[in-house]
Amino acid sequence: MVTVIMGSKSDWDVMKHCCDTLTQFGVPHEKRVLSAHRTPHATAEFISGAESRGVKVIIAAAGGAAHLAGVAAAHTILPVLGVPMESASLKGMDSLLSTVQMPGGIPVGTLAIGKPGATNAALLAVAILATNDAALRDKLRAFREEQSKKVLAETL
Ligand code: RP5
Repeated sequence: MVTVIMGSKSDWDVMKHCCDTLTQFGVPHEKRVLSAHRTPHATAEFISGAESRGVKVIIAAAGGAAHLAGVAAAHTILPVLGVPMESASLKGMDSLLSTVQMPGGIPVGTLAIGKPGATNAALLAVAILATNDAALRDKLRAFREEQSKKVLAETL
């Protein structure tokens, strides 16, 4: 299973692409709004219990100060993938730097800002799960092949 958390409901317009991609691959997932700053105790409790719920990968999205992925990583040994949200003030550069600049010892795998990052976080979670799941690996291989065919079929 995969956990998808986001700092605000305002992030859902982007993170639904992450959840849709997980659904496309048949990967079960849970999703919640949790804020590193506004719900710190609930965030810590939810992430601390993830491993016992059978979660294998955590995806955390946030904008602005964007500490959610780092705080999640601090409360688990599960792989954490961070998706920076585009922000009105700094177009997501604030979110990107807040997510990626983790201290050595607590990693967060940081994806691109916004929708591409949301989709790629799901695909990377699929790839992680697929290391132990041949059927999922076949689905991912088929996805890549179909993607390549679409690009090669494009005419100008
Ligand atoms: C972050 O602050 C959220 O992830 C969101 O991207 C940003 C703005 O939050 P709201 O003002 O929409 O609650 O915590």
